[in-house]
Amino acid sequence: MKTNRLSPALEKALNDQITLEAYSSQVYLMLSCWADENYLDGVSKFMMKHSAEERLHMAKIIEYVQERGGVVEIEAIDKPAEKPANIYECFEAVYKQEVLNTEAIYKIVKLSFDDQDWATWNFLHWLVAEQREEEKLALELLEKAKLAGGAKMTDTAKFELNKLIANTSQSFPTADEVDPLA
Ligand code: OFO
Repeated sequence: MKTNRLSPALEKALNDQITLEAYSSQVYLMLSCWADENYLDGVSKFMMKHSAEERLHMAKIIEYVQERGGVVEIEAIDKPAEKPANIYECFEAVYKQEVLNTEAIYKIVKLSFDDQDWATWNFLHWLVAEQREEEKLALELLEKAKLAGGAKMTDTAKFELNKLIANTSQSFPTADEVDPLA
């Protein structure tokens, strides 16, 4: 009797997304360490928290694949790209990573629709909502970095931006409500 409720294509796409969420977490980890090296403690903490958020997404998708009788393959994670040259490039990297992730998720949503896999289609809604929030925040931070001087930001502007980011909330209810270990 077949107990895997995911099509092979969807199972593969969800597994790829697990790897991409792990990769996103590594990108944020790299940005957190870069910020720490550059005395930007607020940015560093923000990135560290976001790295954990991406791990939570990864764990949620793992849990879903298992719940549907699918098989999870844990793959190698690529090394993140080079460290940014300045705080503006740091937020450019954040925005790019979020858009990349959103595009990948949209493809899985489409696949679930084409497969008429309504359970997966429904499951993916929280992730779409999450990406919408994350893109919004990433764009806001990028615009603030641009306003503060972009790549040519003064030390005073950097100091103020770092403070502001330290106080930026990033609790996204759709993800924070979910505890995959509960
Ligand atoms: Fe996994 O949420 Fe952003 O990328």
